[in-house]
Amino acid sequence: MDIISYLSKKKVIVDKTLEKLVPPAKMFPPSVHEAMRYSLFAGGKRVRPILAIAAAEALGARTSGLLPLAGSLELIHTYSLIHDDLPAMDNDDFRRGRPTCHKVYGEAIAILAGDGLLNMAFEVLSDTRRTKAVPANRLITTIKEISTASGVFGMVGGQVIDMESEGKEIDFPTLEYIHTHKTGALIRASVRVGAIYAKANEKRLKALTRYGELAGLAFQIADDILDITGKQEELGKDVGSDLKKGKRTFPSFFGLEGSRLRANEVADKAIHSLRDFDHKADPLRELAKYIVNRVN
Ligand code: GRG
Repeated sequence: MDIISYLSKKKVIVDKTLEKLVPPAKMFPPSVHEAMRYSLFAGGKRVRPILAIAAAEALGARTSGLLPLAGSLELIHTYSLIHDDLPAMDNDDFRRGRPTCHKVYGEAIAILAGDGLLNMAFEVLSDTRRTKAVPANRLITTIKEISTASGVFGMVGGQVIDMESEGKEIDFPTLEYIHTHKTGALIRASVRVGAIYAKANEKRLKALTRYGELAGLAFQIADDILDITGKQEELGKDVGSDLKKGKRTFPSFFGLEGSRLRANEVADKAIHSLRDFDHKADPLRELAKYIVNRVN
């Protein structure tokens, strides 16, 4: 299968969904809605919603009812990028190929735009008109899944240790904690959201969860490598920022070649975790390869 054409078709569907989920730019108060849209529609790859869709497809489910849930993952991801770019955090000027949200709208509005996106995700998830395809018990499980992955037991926790580790000599388990929480938790949750939506049995959920964990790790190792080898015009953000900020990364432990080797090994393991699935899981298999070979 052609993963690039699969990704571009799904991206169109996700973008249409997101367009309906967020308020128009002119709605009062316009500054915050404009800033939310500025970052949301800056050309992200939509990896998390697409992972949710591909996981549900792997189980043979139709995915139209999943779209608002998948969209909520992207709202949370975009909020995290806006806040991560703030001067108090990573202090970055470029994201998704354009000036960061706070560079355009100022820090206060960027913080509020992030807050707006985060809360909108849960507004969408709990809006029974939008999520009528999902029975209440599975919706609650989904909300628990996403909130846990985004909060202190997931992304926020990982971000805290990442910030506190800057310029420090950390050991490998600490780097693993940062990676599995800061980036991995939401990617794992994305796959699980699709699986829960598609009523995965325990065995299938376990296999897909393992896939999500490994895909998340492969994604972050690739990100560490791209921060050294990537091109700014392809990445859409500054390169070399990990080194500049004194952050330990996979290449700082294992070198570039060692990290590439590990990323490929982890992707292979992710694919192996799907051994009991049929051809409907091919997009997930190809996504694991894409994640390590991507250029942005
Ligand atoms: C502020 C609570 C809080 C958390 C921020 C996700 C995150 C935590 C920070 C982002 C920093 C970063 C560059 C992490 C590396 C992996 C990552 C999440 C990259 C960006 O995700 P992509 O590649 O981006 O999916 P697009 O733009 O395609 O959506």
